[in-house]
Order: sequence, then structure tokens, then C-alpha cells
Amino acid sequence: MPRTILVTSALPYANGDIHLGHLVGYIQADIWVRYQRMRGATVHYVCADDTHGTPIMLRAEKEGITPEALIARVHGEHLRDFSSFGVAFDNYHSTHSSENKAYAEDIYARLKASGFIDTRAIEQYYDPVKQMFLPDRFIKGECPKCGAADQYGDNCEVCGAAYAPTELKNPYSAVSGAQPVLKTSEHFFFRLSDPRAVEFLREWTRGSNAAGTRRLQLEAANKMREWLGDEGENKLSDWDISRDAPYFGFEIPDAPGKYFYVWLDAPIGYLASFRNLAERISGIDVLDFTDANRVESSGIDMVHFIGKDILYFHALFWPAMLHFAGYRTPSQLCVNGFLTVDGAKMSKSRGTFITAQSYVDQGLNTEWLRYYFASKSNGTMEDIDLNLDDMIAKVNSDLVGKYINIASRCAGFITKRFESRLGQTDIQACSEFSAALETGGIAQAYDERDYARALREIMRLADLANQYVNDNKPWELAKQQDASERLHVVCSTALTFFRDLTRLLKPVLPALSAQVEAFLRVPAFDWPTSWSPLPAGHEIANYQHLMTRIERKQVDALLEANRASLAPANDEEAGSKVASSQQRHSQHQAHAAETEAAQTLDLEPTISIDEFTKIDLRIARIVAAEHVEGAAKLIRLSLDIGEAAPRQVFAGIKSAYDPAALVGRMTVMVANLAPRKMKFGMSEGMVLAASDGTGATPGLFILSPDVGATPGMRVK
Ligand code: B3M
Ligand code: ZN
Repeated sequence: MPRTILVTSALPYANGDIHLGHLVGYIQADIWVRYQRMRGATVHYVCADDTHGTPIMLRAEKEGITPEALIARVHGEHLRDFSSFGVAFDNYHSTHSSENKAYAEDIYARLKASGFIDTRAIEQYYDPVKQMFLPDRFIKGECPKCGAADQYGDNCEVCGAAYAPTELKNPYSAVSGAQPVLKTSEHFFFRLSDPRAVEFLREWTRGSNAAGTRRLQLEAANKMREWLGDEGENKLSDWDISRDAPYFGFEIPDAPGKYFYVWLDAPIGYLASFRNLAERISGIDVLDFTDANRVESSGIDMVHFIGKDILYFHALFWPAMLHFAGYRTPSQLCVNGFLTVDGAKMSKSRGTFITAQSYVDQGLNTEWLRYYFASKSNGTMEDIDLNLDDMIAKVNSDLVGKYINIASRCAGFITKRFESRLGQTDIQACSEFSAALETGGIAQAYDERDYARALREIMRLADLANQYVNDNKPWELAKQQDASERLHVVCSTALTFFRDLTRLLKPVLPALSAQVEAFLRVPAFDWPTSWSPLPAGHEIANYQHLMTRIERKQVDALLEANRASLAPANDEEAGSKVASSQQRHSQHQAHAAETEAAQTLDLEPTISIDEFTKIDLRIARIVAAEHVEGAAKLIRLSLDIGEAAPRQVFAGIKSAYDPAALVGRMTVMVANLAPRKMKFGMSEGMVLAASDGTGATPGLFILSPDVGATPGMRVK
């Protein structure tokens, strides 16, 4: 039976631009939605702007406009950015809406009625000049641990210490500069520590959805167990859900001057956006989607795509709030990691804090990015690195070099020689291709959001298709007398393969697929139950080039456009300024070393392939890493290569790596090197690292496999 799914993406704050870091999660969700629809599911995909809270109120004030005017403008910008990247919501609503107000009030009233709301007086910093309570991020002062000046009220960006705003030395208000005073006021709390809530959440964590998929990824479920503690333990605290005026949000019924905290009504915005959409669709009963008593019978799933930084809100507060208010709870959370660019946190000074709009303005194809993000997404919470050179290489070699190349080499012959009509196809080749396609597990990989695996399989099929073209050489057939029929068959077969590859890529590359549908003159692709060839006699349109290659200079221009002309104090991460100048320095060194090596490259004598295969290289996961007492250069590594016990290896990489940063990484080891007895113990292999050979630091780089490789895989 086809599924019905309400899919949501996290609601971006209405006080900032959409950047590439946001897009990771939205693109992952959009691909999943498109895939489910191709499989025949009914999917409602909704999102909205998250519009409430102090930062939005203050920013509007600074711009001299109302918060309503600010959020209306940002709404337009956000929607424009998502559309540019093919992220196609059925509705992009706002948390500042009548639907959201009604839901927030209803949920609050029901929680209150079931004894889940407490009232308590709390003492907080208050700005006597601005006459408002100050959120932690709006209080600054000296770090109580290291004394660094101008640190925020919750944690220090210099030493990393976390603390309460009241611990800051010489605190001041970031709004007015005034010295804050402590003031008491009444707040409302959601009683998350109630034993009923803890018990419910334990049960909820273990659950699965209507399709039998577990509710939480492994890593998220582990986090939940950490937050919830052991059976019988109660580690949860109550949640402060009210804020005092002045505040931009919804005033709490029967509590003048008290507002719902932005995080209370933000996730409710999912339901509000859906309700607003449902009014435009006939035959939908919203209660089938929201009412706890109907979920069992309706079988409808609600799936949230979120970033790992907001798991706490979505896995604790949100399901508990819904459950104790009689609403259905989420059936699945799909959590993504953060984005790094070229291995480092995005930074304005490096130009890697790339806005969605600048990417479009620079004329880059947004489907390049969709493809690259998909190729790095494996359905886990791991961070994703946008390696710019790797993106260029992947797009140029996979998409343009392998996939598009099939059509560009064959389409012209059909047009010129056969009046744009396809001929018979090669039965043998077609059945081999569809057999390879059906055993590839591509559908399952999409369903599990392991797009990296799906794309690897699709590229394996593209290799097969290219092999077919190379073996049959249409360009040579075209020159031979009497080979016309064969030429027709070969090109028609290759275009069938191209059609199938496009179908498989459609969730990732919707715009390109639409161009291919037009070129092949076929109806919109779905996911067929059987893969039959394009029929003989079918007429196609003229081939027009479908995708260009990326050039490094386009990427450089993009970085330049994003390199902020801001004073350093405005950089995104104060701490990273040190890191970034260090990094530039080491990049410079590495580059110099590279040039030098190129001139004097001193190769080892040639070996045969047999000699090479004697070296058994394996993918290893570093499960532990520690300094070795008394050893100046060594780190002791424990390497999991899928054997019963991890191997111990001493690696001379101490000058370049902090052991803590190695744990969990994947690398490559020589697994059949004779064990060597060292002063500190047995070394049972060797990890591979690149270096310039001079021993200069930081001149050591251990190898990492591409995503998807698992411990024990052979490398050859
Ligand atoms: N606006 C934070 C974020 O953009 C917050 C998400 C709300 S989701 C209900 O990451
Ligand atoms: Zn500090």
C-alpha cells in the first residue's frame, strides 16, 4: 500500500541568510521526498520561517522597521533561495500565523490541564536602560575561567568554558551597554522531569514508524539514552517556556505580559504549515495527521529532517509536548551533521561562509551542489565536508564525463542519420543492464537516505553504459558502409541506458531530469516496476548540451564574493581566527613542499602488480589513540579491521596529530606487515601517511577512505 507521509525540514530563523550549511539538510530531505513520490507515496513536504524571539525583535528595531515587515522580507528571500536549489516545499509558511497561534494555545491548554505546566519565580539579568530581561547571548563580560574580555553569557569562545551569565565578571548588556541587575519574575515551565514524561520518552526512543523503520538513527538513539540516563534514573529538567515582555511572539492566554518562548512554538510551526496547506487540498482531514487516536488507523507517518544541533528539542521536548497534549508524535527523525568547507568550520574571513544567493549570483549550477552533497550523505549524523576540489572533480568526472557523455556521444547520430527516430535495442545488453540495475540496491539506499551508496551504484551503471558505447564505437560504425542498422541499435540502446540513469538520478537532479524528459519526449519519470527499453520508432528532440563542467576559477570567484570585508571582530567564530591563519600557513608550507617534490621526485624502482598485491592494505577504524609515555614521536593506535580484537600499532605521527582527534577516524593500514617488537610493546602493522620526506611539521597526513568504506575492506 502506498505510504502517506508528512515530511518537514527544520524552520530557519528569520534573521539570517540561507547558506550552504543550511542546504545540506534541506537537500537531503528534498531528495527523499522526491524519491518517495516516484515510488507512489503521497508526501506533503512543509516548512516555514521561525520568526519569534528577541534577536528578531532587536534586529527589526535596529533597521527601523516592524518585526512583521522584517519577517515578511526574509520570508521572500528564504523561499527564493530554497527554490533556486530545487528544494520544493508544498508550503512555506510562518510561525507568526493564525494557525500556529491556535495550535500553540491548544497544546499549552491541554498540557496545563494534564498537570504538565508549573509556575515558578526565577531571578535573571535585566537591562535597566532598555527595560528588558536579557537572553544569555545578549549579556557580555569577562570569562570567569580565563578572564577573556567580551565573552557571551553562556560560554567562552577563547577557553571553551560553559557557565551561567551570573558568573561573568563585569557583565554588561549587549543591547544598551548598561550594567544588568538581577530581577525576579514568574515563568512557566513544562514539567519534563515528570516521571510520566521520562517513561514515555524511553518507550518512544525504542519505537519505529509505519514502514518499520526505526524512529531514530543509531547515534541519535545513543544520545537519547545518554540524556535519559539508566532505567530508574531521572536526568531531565523542567523547561522554561515563557518570556517576559517586550518579546516578539504569542502572548500566553490569561497571562498578560508573558509570551511563549520561541522554541515552544517553533516546532508547532510544522503543524501550522501543514494545516495551512491542507485547506487548499481537497479530501484531507487534518486530524488524521495530528490526532494521537487516529494515527494507528490512518497509518500516516510524520518525518522531521533536522540538524544535529537541534536534536535535543526534537527528541525530548517536542514528542513529550505532543504526547501529553493528545497529539500524535513524530514517527521518524532524520538527523544530519554539520558542514565543513575544505576541512574547516565555515568562516567569513576565508570566504567559505557561502550564502545560497551568492552561489546563484556567481552563475554556478545548483544541481552540482545537490549532486555533491548527495554523494557525501550516508544517512548518519556524521559531518559532511565540502571539499571544493573534490566537488569539481566529482561533478566533472561523474556527471559530465560519465553520465552526460553517453547522450552526447549517441544522440547526434539518431537525429542526423535516422530522422530522430529510435531503432531496435540490443536485447542482450539491455537485459544485462537492467539485471545490474535491479541488484544494485539503489531503491533501498535512497529509502535509507544513503545517497552516497545510491550514487556509487548509479555511477557503476554509468560505467557499464560507457563500456557498451566504447565497445561498439558508434563513431566508427558511422563511417562504415552497411553498418547503419548496427549504428541505430547501438545508439538506441545507449539512449535507453541514459534514460534509465536519468530516472535513477532524478531525486538528486530534478531540473536536469526535466530537460532529459523533454529531450527524449517522454512523460515525467517515475520509478518503474520493470525497466523496458525505449520503443523502436519513438521520436526524440534535438540534443542540446545538458550540463557544463565546473572550473576552479568559478569556485574561486565564489569564495572571493563571500570573503567578508568585515572587521575581524565580526568573524563568525572568534576562535577560528587563530586556526585559520595557522591553516593558511601550513597550506602554504604544504604547497611549497609539493612544488619542490615535483622537481626532484625520486621514484622507487618499478614493481609488478604481483609484487604490489603482496601488500595487504585494509580499511581500519581508529578505535583508540593515546600518547606513549617516554616516546617523542609515537602515538599508540588501536585499529579495528573487522578482526576479533583491534590491532595495536605505534605510529610516528605525534608531531602532526592530537590523539583525541584521531579516535573514530577511518584510515588505511598495512595488515600483513611482520609484527615488530618495540620498546613499548608489539606493533602489529602500519598506518599509511603522506609526508614531504623532510620531516618538517606539520608535514604528515594520514590517509582517509571515501565515505562508505568499512573496517576490513581490502584496498588495492
Ligand atoms: N530555527 C534553529 C535552526 O534553524 C531553529 C529550528 C527550528 S525547527 C522547529 O537550526
Ligand atoms: Zn575563557
